[in-house]
Amino acid sequence: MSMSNANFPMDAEGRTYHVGVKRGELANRIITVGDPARAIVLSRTLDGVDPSAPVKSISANLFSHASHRGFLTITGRYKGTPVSIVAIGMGVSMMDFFVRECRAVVDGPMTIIRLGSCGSLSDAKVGDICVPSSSYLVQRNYDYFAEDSSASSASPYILSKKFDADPEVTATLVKNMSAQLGDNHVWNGINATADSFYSSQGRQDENFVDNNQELFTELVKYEPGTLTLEMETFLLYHLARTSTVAPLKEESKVKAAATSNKHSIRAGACMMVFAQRKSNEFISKEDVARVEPLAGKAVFDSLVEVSLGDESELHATEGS
Ligand code: R1P
Ligand code: URA
Repeated sequence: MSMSNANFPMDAEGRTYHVGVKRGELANRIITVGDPARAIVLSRTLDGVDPSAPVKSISANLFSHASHRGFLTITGRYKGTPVSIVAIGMGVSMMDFFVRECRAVVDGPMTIIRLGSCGSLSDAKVGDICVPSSSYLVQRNYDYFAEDSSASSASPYILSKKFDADPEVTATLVKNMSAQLGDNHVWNGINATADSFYSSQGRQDENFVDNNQELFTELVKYEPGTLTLEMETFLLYHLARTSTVAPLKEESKVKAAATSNKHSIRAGACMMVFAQRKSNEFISKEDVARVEPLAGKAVFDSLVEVSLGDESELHATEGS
């Protein structure tokens, strides 16, 4: 694979370096998940897929591309509208690859909704769905653990400011999730995205010094509406907030447009509770198989229900 442009590598066909997609392969409406197996389950809801086909395979009616870096893209239609499903793996770096590389090869406004799994710090039970209106980042303060930590030893974990989801996407997700799962299984609140499944999610590990025994208390004190912990949503909301409606001109690159209210990406997220952190319960395989397709349907319904935004403000990348 030969790439050009070290600033934003693309191959000769115009495929991005990590996600491996090119113009025309992705829809403006995208559902993103962590697990490729979840992407395949969700693809069974798309138009023209034979429900009797093998559960673990992608229908030949759909476009699909598996990249050499573990991203899986599936594109088809839902109720006639083009949609894509992209499985990205785990963590904020993977979300960064995904959002930036997809943005680079899609023209016009985009809506991106994450359907993930999470741990619940609240009363949300395993199998329930949480739809966060906003998300903050929980980062391990590496300096705190350094040999010479005198300068920056304030706290072992650093909590960022919150970034918001698109309010209409959130309200639509709550409504459609409630229709699929019942009001009492759907929660709306605040998410915390952690940079580890372990230390910065307050898991106790006797093999490492983590100083995280008080972390849950700190999170709830910092943001009393904190419901969930997972590993990607913050970056999706953050990048949507910093997305521009047109490529930045050279002179405005220094002073970023993050304060503008116009963005080319509308973002939302919802997550299935896999781990109940207060009771220490973990979801069963059967519950995952029951909830995933219902939640997926609610996300597809939301993706096609919410307008993409002003399509006259096309986001055409250089050279397109
Ligand atoms: C950890 O097990 C993973 O599960 C959650 C976390 O965000 C992390 O990626 O989401 P996914 O199920 O979408 O991967
Ligand atoms: N995903 C996470 O990141 N944390 C959990 O506890 C469960 C799923």
